[in-house]
Amino acid sequence: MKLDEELKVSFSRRNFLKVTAIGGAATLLSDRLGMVEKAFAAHKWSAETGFERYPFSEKTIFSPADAELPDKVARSGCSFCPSACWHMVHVKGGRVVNVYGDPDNPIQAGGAEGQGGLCAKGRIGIVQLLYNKYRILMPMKRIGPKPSLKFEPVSWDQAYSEIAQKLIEIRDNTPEGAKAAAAKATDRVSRDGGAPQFRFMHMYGSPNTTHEGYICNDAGGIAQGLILGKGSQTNGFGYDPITGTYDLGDSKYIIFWGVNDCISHPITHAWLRRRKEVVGGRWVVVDPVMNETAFRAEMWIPVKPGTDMALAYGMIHYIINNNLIDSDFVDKWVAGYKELKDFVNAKKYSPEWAEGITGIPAKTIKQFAREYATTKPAAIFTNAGINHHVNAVDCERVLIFLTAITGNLGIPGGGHVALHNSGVGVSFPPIKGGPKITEAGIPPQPDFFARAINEGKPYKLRMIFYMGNMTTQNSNTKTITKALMNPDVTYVSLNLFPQEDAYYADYIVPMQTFYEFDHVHRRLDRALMFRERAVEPLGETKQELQFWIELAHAMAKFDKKNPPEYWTENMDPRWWQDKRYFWNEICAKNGGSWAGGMTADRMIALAPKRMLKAPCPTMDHPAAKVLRPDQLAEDGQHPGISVMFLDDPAWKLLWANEKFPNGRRFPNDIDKVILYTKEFDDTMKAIGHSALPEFYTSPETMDGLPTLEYLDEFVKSPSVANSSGGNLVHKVKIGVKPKDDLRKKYPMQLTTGRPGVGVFHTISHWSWSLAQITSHRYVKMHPKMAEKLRVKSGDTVKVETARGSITGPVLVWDGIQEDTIFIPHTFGDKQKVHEDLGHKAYETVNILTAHYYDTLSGQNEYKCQLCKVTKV
Ligand SMILES: Nc1nc2c(c(=O)[nH]1)N[C@H]1C(S)=C(S)[C@@H](COP(=O)(O)OP(=O)(O)OC[C@H]3O[C@@H](n4cnc5c(=O)[nH]c(N)nc54)[C@H](O)[C@@H]3O)O[C@H]1N2
Ligand SMILES: Nc1nc2c(c(=O)[nH]1)N[C@H]1C(S)=C(S)[C@@H](COP(=O)(O)OP(=O)(O)OC[C@H]3O[C@@H](n4cnc5c(=O)[nH]c(N)nc54)[C@H](O)[C@@H]3O)O[C@H]1N2
Ligand code: SF4
Ligand SMILES: [Mo]
Repeated sequence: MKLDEELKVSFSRRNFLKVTAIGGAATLLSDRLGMVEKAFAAHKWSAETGFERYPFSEKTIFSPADAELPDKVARSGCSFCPSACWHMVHVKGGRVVNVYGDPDNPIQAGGAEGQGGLCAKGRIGIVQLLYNKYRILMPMKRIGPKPSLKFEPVSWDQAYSEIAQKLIEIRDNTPEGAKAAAAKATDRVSRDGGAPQFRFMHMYGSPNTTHEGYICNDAGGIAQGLILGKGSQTNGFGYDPITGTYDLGDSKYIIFWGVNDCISHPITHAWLRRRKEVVGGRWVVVDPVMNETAFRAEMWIPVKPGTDMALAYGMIHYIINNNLIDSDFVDKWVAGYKELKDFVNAKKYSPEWAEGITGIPAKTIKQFAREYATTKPAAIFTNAGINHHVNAVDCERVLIFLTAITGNLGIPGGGHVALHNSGVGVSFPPIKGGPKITEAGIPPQPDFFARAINEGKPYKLRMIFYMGNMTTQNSNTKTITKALMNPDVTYVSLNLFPQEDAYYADYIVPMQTFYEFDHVHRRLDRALMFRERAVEPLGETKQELQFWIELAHAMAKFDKKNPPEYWTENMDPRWWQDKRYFWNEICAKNGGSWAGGMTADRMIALAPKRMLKAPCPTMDHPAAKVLRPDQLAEDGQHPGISVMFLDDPAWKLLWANEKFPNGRRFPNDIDKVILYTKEFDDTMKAIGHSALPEFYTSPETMDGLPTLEYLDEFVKSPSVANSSGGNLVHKVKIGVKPKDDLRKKYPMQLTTGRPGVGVFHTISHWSWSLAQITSHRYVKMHPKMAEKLRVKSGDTVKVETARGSITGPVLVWDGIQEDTIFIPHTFGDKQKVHEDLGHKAYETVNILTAHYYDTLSGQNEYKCQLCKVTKV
């Protein structure tokens, strides 16, 4: 059925008239709100069909005349990837007519004359998502069976009242109580978009509030938290006055370890590339696929999926046994070096051993290890290629071991550059009179929403608030849709488009794009920036902070167990109404030394040249007072920290306390990098891990490598707590043989990831220009595999796993491990723009993936599964 026949999306009358005037095919059906039932013009894509077919776009957005004479230029920015570019948004007649990168932003230099750099997603994608015929502009309530798009538009008042009453009913009248309601935030929203969800859920009494990080890349920061005391991308971009360097821009050696930085963070990557030319750096890419980043690297190391920990151990073995360690750093700052040395030698984790597991010749591993250990400063960038595995945190820890034994930690240009989800958010005042949550939540990963419902373990969930696309982005799609079909479950989707999970939603509440409200966003390196609203919100869309505050006020009307002030006073509407007030008064006052100096006024005054990086203490903080005048930001204050774990009072004093008045370099009990201590080992052993992790990987490898087994016992996680009650995870047994040997039936390896620079998860598939840049979900394979299967590029193959099967066109590509195929995620079978363009809307690759997870972080195994490929 066509979407416009199926979906009763409401538009304002004004917009409806525009549609009818242009398309002529829309039909007016009055409903009880007097809204338009069918708002979409019958739409066919053709060469003649221009922007005018889209209801809000009267003109092409790149008309030069428009660009010359805008009414205003708003300083907003992009919240797709965490390069977090500044946008100069040209607005005329209340509508966006053009978008440029900010030429003053040093990271964004390199655009056309007078323009800052932007990628296609920022240059054209966002405008097409803002003004889009498929955008949902009113709250929608389900009126037909699931799965379908049978909805009717309702008022916000009705939506809030019904959702609040449902929450109260679940809390008061079901055996599970409040914990049966769960919520997941996305990283796509502003910094103030995810935190209010946590506050609301904690006020309500549920520990089951979670966020993007557990399916994204939290493992790097969690690993740092465990052994360094604090977690975030350790080093930054741009000039750093404290060290007088360009930090990562002065790196002599960068390893892109499981990250396709060129497409996933194009603008910060372009800056790194410009700096590489200046400093003459050397780059290495460790990846089963010769990705776009590898094109500019000196070396590509085609590791087999899931074997990076073995590669890192092979390097450590070589570095230790060839005296390439930085003994000054190790003696002073490392706990457990001797134990690590004994461990790798006892286990015989030599380059030769690693060759057998990774497929990389021992000779290459030795050369790589020597180069890394002897070229300073050297940085390790890591991301999804490491974190989307069952050994995510353990593998990240082994990468940190590498940085520590070579003294590449806490120096400009070095570090463990764990991209993503850098822990800088908003800081609210404490909740007054709130329920203290004592019960533990389910495992933090949103896949467990489905598992808890399907398996009833550890207990059943009854309501889900979801930002994101639950049915395409999580693993094992069938289990997710099964859970969402459960009649006891109410699914509330906070969303912009009628995407795949909307077919299972009970309510869709329409959200704003980042051009429609004032907000703060972060760059990868903990740099925050304040952006102003470019245009008035379309339709009745709302921002997330507003949604949670208004829902709290609806709770006040119905909740008999708490006084109304509990909800209204703990959730102040002024926070979303006045973001300057919010960031000047609320966040700064509650942000402590981590972000206390990041007020809206400062961010605006210094933008775009100086972006404040957390940790950024308040003016009267001791850490702020130790800087020399030439180390301060232009406004005379502390500029924040670019190099974490720096041997410098500006960093150390952030962690001063009574016991350590001069602060500490590593903010943990012993002020050291913890490779091993007995105490830490005991903590890890309690849940089946250990301080020095032995090698293990996914249950599904072609070589039947050692893996983990999930025991039928829940334990409290030592590394994740989404509420004061903590989170449960499965206890595991590590180093076991895979239980089911699937290799005979599924003899090939499958890995997944991003398709290209023009795609941003599922949302960009609603932009018609971006959908044309990446129109097909290719199955990338090596020529030898193609020959064996007798296929060529363009032929259709079927890919099967123990979970299900999908079909798609082949792309033959010799830059890939011979037995491995790569299939991109982000596609979904309800992506209507692809159909408009005459393409196929492809099913998600997650039909194929199993839900194996890392119990230290919740991270999902998206990148190492067994499959079978056949020609169709
Ligand atoms: N254009 C674009 N940019 C994005 C996004 C997007 O959707 N589109 N998403 C954003 C988000 S949320 C994230 S998390 C980041 C992710 O950014 P990346 O980390 O770059 O993401 P991926 O493409 O998933 O994976 C990175 C690389 O890991 C490789 N890989 C797969 N398996 C393994 C393995 O076992 N070992 C190693 N060493 N490598 C492996 C893949 O081949 C791929 O080249 O990108 C962000 N930026
Ligand atoms: N097989 C495989 N699967 C993967 C990955 C992989 O590499 N391989 N990568 C994983 C990674 S790293 C990530 S981060 C996840 C991402 O997966 P999700 O968390 O589901 O992705 P999002 O981009 O947050 O959300 C997608 C939808 O959220 C809605 N959305 C976009 N912007 C906003 C907003 O501002 N507010 C609200 N409320 N909604 C918005 C849009 O409608 C969009 O379609 O996917 C994961 N899935
Ligand atoms: S590089 Fe990232 S932040 Fe910059 S415009 Fe592109 S998607 Fe947006
Ligand atoms: Mo992500």
